[in-house]
Amino acid sequence: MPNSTLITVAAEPYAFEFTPATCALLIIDMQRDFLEPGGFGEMLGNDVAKLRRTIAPNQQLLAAWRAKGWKVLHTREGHRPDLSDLPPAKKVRGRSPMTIGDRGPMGRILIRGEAGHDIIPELYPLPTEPVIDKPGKGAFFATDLHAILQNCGIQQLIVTGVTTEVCVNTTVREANDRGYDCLVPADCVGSYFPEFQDLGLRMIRAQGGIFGWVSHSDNLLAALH
Ligand code: C5J
Repeated sequence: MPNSTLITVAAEPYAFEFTPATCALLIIDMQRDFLEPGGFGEMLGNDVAKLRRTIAPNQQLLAAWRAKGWKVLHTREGHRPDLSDLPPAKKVRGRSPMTIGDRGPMGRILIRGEAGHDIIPELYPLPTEPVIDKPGKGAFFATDLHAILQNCGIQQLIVTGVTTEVCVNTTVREANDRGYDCLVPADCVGSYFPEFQDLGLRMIRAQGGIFGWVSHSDNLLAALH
């Protein structure tokens, strides 16, 4: 399939069209800190098992994208070991006995270079796939993501990862304001809260796709093959 082929994916509110040359797969924060016990997600009182259903569909999509040789990027939420990029408000938010930078079973929570901060082995990036380290919820804030996408000629994004209503939604909104079209496969994004999963996706596709499109990885894979 030439990279200029126009691919049509069944989606809501209407079909999503992209050409591989200008579309990247952006996988948000599939980190041990969010998906495994003992990390940031659990520290906030969440049941991390709720996110793990996203792993298999992300693996399938990632394998298909890699097999085609198309652009893949990953993000990780986290902070510098000296905490100099951690806003004091984020440090104290939640009033949890453990906070960002404290030592947990997977190392210091949400700190770059620690085991918990890294991407889960099931979706580990290849050396050729840029990893965007972000201090905030959105992948564009205080990162070089926009520059990288511009340099590669990317105009459309398939956005997957966790969590639906926090970092996925924030990133889709940031991308929307920068002129990117975003498609979110519902089974490839996850929330600790079922109602936020549903609402987070509805907010994206409502009002004629005010922030983007929502589909399922089956539709995307069918269109690829
Ligand atoms: C959160 C994220 N939920 N990656 N981060 O704090 O969504």
